[in-house]
Amino acid sequence: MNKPTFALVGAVNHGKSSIAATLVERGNIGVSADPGMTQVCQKIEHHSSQFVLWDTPGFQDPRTMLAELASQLSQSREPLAELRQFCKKYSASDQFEAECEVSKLLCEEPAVLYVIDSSKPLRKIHEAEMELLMLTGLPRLAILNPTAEPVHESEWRAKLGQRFGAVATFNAHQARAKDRVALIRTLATVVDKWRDDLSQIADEIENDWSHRVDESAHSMVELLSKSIGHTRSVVVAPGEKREPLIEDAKKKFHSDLQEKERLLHSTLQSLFLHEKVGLADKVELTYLSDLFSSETWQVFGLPWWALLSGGVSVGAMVGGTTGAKIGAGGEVAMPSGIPLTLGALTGVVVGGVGGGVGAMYWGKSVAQPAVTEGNSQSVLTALPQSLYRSTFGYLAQTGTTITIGPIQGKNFAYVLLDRAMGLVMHLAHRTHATGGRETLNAADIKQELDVRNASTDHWPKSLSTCCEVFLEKTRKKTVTEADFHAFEDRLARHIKQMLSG
Ligand SMILES: Nc1nc2c(ncn2[C@@H]2O[C@H](COP(=O)(O)OP(=O)(O)OP(=O)(O)O)[C@@H](O)[C@H]2O)c(=O)[nH]1
Ligand SMILES: [Mg+2]
Repeated sequence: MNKPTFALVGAVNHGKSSIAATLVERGNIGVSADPGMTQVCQKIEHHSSQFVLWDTPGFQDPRTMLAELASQLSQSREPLAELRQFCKKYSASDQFEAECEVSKLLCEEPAVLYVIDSSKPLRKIHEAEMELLMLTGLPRLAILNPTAEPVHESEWRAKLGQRFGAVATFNAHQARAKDRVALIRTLATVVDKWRDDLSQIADEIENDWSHRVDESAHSMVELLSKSIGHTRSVVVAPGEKREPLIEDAKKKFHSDLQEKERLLHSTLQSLFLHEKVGLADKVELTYLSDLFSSETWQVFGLPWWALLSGGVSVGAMVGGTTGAKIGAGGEVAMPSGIPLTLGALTGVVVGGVGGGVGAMYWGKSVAQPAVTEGNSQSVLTALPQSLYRSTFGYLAQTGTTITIGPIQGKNFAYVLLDRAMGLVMHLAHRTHATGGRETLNAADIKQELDVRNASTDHWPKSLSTCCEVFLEKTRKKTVTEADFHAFEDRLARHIKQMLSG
């Protein structure tokens, strides 16, 4: 066994499979409240293939096994040879099935991870397990994995101290990346032969985690880049009714944005190796399908600092479109006291903005896309009269282009950021021992943000400033690569800080 290899041993239902799932970040390992879930040894490789874990059924009858083997094991200079003999003797028998299964593996000389649920009392059967493991002479670490209040921890520790190289606490349902790293570093102190490998593995887990957060931040900023200025155009032929076409284009525009967000969320799921987390289902109005639901816009978005900084950006509200504003539906109801330079409002707004805008400005209504027509108008008026007439005539024949988008107002970016941030927090804190599919709805994500103070509302000044600069420049289409990198780096640093606490 050249690669660091560990055997998870321990009493039935003490959390062996749960530890395995969390340590290797794999959700497909049989974890169950039913005792005896694991019947045979199962080899589980870490996703980077740097180390191997063996999940085992543990000993079923360690007291009888110890009674039979204690003297041979303690007197022999090669206890593993005694264990081999034991397996041979009972290989064709019904007796000691689980013991033989585990013993065969121990003969391969893994290091032993002895898993204990310290919320359960220590009994004679456990003492026999510990004694057997000690007599094998294999390097061993005891792991306390309390499934409830660890009320029996001291009695366990009193027995473990004499028989194990170290005792670590590792809660399979709560452990984070830093706990996985700490466990591997403790193992490095216990298993001499793999000390260097294990230190390296711990470093690599840390680097991998850092990389995941960097990639998450990158993907979040990329989503903003692609979504904030997004538009969709439709050509209305002469004489054709425009309203149904606009409605259809709006639907497509919304689903474009939802699709972009969905892609980000599945990227995040893959980064954190949580593909099993089920997101949204149209029927249930859950997380993914409700980007444009009023609930989403009530619970996410527009942090106080974005409201304070510079009030509303009119250019941003109309997405920098050109042309002349028309129609009652396009009236932009600004809250009193907010200076509004109409000169900046140069879009031909033909509908869809309506009364939601004022509330949108305050951040709690679903923002609507700008709907503009003939964005070449201002260019047309600048043409010489003769050319203007012929071009206009051509347009009248061929129809006109109506553009849906971009989404107006500052809030949209923060709704996207809050939802992504909530998902990152959820995924980063979810261990792989937590089985089953899971459907997240907006309330779950909101709770995740609140519990961890992770919403954009709680961003530090340096991050919020960086974000505002990026968003404003993105809206004005003056954003540079340096702005992008500055924001993603600052965001990644913030997420790392949030996750290290
Ligand atoms: N709350 C909590 N429950 C846990 C934890 N670890 C395990 N459990 C629960 O304890 C039960 C047994 O966990 P398993 O990991 O299947 O235990 P096992 O030792 O592999 O069990 P067998 O294969 O049957 O021997 C499951 O219901 C787990 O969800 C933990 O850290 N916290
Ligand atoms: Mg199991």
